[in-house]
Amino acid sequence: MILTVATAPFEGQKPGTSGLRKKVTVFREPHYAENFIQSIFDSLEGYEGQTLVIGGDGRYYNADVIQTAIRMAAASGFGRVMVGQNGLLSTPAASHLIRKYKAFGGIILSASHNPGGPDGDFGIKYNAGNGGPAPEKLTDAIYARTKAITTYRITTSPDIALGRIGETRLGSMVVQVVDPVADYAQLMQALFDFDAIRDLIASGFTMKFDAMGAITGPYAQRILEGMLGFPAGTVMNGIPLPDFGGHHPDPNLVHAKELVDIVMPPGGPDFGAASDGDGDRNLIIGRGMYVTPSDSLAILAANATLTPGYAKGLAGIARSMPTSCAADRVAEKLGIGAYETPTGWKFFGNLLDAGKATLCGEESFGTGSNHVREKDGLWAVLMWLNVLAKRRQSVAEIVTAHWREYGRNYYSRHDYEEVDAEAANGLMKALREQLPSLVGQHGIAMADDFSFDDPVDGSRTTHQGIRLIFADGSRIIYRLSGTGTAGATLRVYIERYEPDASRHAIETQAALADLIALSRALAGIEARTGRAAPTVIT
Ligand code: VG1
Ligand code: CO
Repeated sequence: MILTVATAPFEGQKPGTSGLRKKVTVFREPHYAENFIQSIFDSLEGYEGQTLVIGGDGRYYNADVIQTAIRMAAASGFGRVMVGQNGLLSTPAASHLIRKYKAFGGIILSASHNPGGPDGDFGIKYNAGNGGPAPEKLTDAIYARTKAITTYRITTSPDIALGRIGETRLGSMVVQVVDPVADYAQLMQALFDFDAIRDLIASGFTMKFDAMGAITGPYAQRILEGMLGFPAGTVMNGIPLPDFGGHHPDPNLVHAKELVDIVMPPGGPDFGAASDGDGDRNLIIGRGMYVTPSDSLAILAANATLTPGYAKGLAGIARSMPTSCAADRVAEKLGIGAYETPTGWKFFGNLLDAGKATLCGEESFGTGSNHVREKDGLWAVLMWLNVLAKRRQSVAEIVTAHWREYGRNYYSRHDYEEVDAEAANGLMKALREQLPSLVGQHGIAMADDFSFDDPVDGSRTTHQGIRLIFADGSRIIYRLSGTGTAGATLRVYIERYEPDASRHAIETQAALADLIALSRALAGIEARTGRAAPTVIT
């Protein structure tokens, strides 16, 4: 039976950088998730009888909202939902299923790298038929709908068993429970030279992958240990847990410290990698060498033709604005397009769909390609393995050789987390007002608030971060996070280009020290937020 339930709008159901993210306690308010899901459906047209992919990263509350979403899809007239076994799907795997099976779209339950558990975060995101996050036009429509909603529709049926692969019916809708890993693993096999990686392993190459108690555990076990033959135990923290085993599933040097401490010292494995809550981020480290995500994008692009999936070369490379310019130098050398987009994967969708970009990346540990429409953690790991298998050099050798050829973009991001929202907005406003007067000072050649004109559909997105660009190409960028759930997070991105190879071995914070000091002084960070130092440095 289908119920029409009366409801009233909630404040603040505005999708951020990647979907709606709130505390679990907020999502548990009666009707909260239902309102948002109904607002998604109400903003779509022509889905009746079509397929909806549903899955999540397994975090606390996932199991509840999966059932709600299935009932609401049935009540709204979808013909089929394709749901990952036990409600699990990594974000890139969900993107792949949407594309492969020509689904109308998908609902992904995740707050990605944010902590989970009853006091942690939860999130809901809609992906369109191209497999990518809803573009701004759609998220704006969804938000508008959340402010006007009066009813939602849901079936009164009991919970669907999601433990066993197969099909059941819910009214006139088919519920298809699928193996969350199989299709994705097949895609990876088509893109990368698994035989070459097996040879590399046979030569004694070792690695450690940290799934951080999150979604990539089953994917990494099946692909790395199962298909490629890395020894059991290569994957650590491999069981997805509702609270990620207490981990903060954000694969950076701070939160993946357990892995870093294993891989960095002499005698550690050759290669280390980690992924985040929903499987779309990646951390890449070699023995004694951390690869910044910005460098990783550039290096993968420069070596892409060593892999079967990209053997014919790249159409172009896209990076988010705050990501370092290292990839631009590779694009220039290859004679291909280089694109600069606002933060968030949704801005890569059009470039990928139009065939203008093949590889994309963000400084926030996100790398991906046109194989799906999300960033993809394991994909990046496998591409690195394929490159390592072909070059037979260490990660450190590959990275330093890249710097020698292209120069090094020293790069760091300083996050000031959970600062007072008013103070953060005031800081950004004051910077914006200062922009014209900053040019000419401290070697600043250009200062603006970044706007993006989408070269494919002509849409314009404004206020995407304050950029200070120096005459020598250095950059300081300020923006406020769009994924946090408490207060505001100020992100400051600092970059300096060093062409001279004899100066490539400086510790990053030292190499950037002058710019870091300037970034704090110009914005008056301490005076405005009370923070003398960032909470996280990556
Ligand atoms: C952050 C990152 C951004 C990324 C987004 C979603 O957004 O900076 O690059 O696309 O998270 O990643 P923000 O607005 O907080 O800076 V995930 O893995 O959380 O979906
Ligand atoms: Co993520």
